[in-house]
Amino acid sequence: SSEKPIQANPKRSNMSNRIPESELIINPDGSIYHLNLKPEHLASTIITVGDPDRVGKVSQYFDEIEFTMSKREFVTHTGRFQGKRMTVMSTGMGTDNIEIFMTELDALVNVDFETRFPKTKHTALNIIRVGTSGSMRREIPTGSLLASAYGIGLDTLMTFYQTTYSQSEINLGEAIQKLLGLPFRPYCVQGSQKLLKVLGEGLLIGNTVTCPGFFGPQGREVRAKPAIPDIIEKLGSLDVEGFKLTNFEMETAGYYAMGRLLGHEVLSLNAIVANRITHEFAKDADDIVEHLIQHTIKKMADY
Ligand code: R1P
Ligand code: URA
Repeated sequence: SSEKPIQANPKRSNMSNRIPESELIINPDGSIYHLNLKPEHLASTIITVGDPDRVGKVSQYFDEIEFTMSKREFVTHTGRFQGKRMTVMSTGMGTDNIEIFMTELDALVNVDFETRFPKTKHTALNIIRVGTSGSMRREIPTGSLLASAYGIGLDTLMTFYQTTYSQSEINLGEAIQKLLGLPFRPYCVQGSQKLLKVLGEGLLIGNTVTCPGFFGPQGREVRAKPAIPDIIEKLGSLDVEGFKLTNFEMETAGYYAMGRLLGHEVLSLNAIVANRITHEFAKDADDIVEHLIQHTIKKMADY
């Protein structure tokens, strides 16, 4: 159920649906502003990573690479793995990057760049995040691979979009707001159940907390004092009718919320490289990520 009906944009209501030049920015060569891509550069299966250097660690397994691009933190390789066309892209860190990434990715398939009108036929992409993450549970050690059933955003991105949530997502957000004493309600969004069925096989299934930072927002203290020093213990203690939280990172909830708004299948997969209860950081973090990359491309080759 949604809380408020989605409002028409007053700026657009008495105009056509043509998207102005200032809102959807297309570079002189016909590519989209930040990603620097044209529609033909994208496969419908998209693997995303935070670190630009991780793109090559995925595409090294491709039979062939047909296209590469690099702009800002957005590095793109498109090719084939076991005959299946895939694109691998880096996003950098944080949900603010994910907002740009998902909007431009969606525009590449769902907006006609010539007329600037949304296309009448919608294309849904399969988008899979292959990222690193910290565990907030003793029983989820480093080396674990975890698929996120839900993303819980402690950032404010979704304050700026008209989104619909299920009643249980709203209840969960309210419980976390109360638990942490936050001045706003965190947004909770379920990931793609279709992709979870395929990619979750053999992995742990968890619920991922997306934070607007790596240190204070995840309860880390280097020199600056976090405002909620016991955030790990608090989040770890949450139990809403058996629903528990498992891990921290910085993008998943943004992906899930933008995916729901734009109509794409999105799943976040996490290589657990830190355990925040045992204070351990994996010595073999690169190997853990490597396992997750191989798992993902093999499953998606058959999908
Ligand atoms: C922080 O170190 C970064 O690692 C995690 C977090 O979400 C954040 O982006 O993901 P990536 O390894 O995919 O970047
Ligand atoms: N990425 C995060 O955001 N947190 C961690 O603890 C590890 C990776």
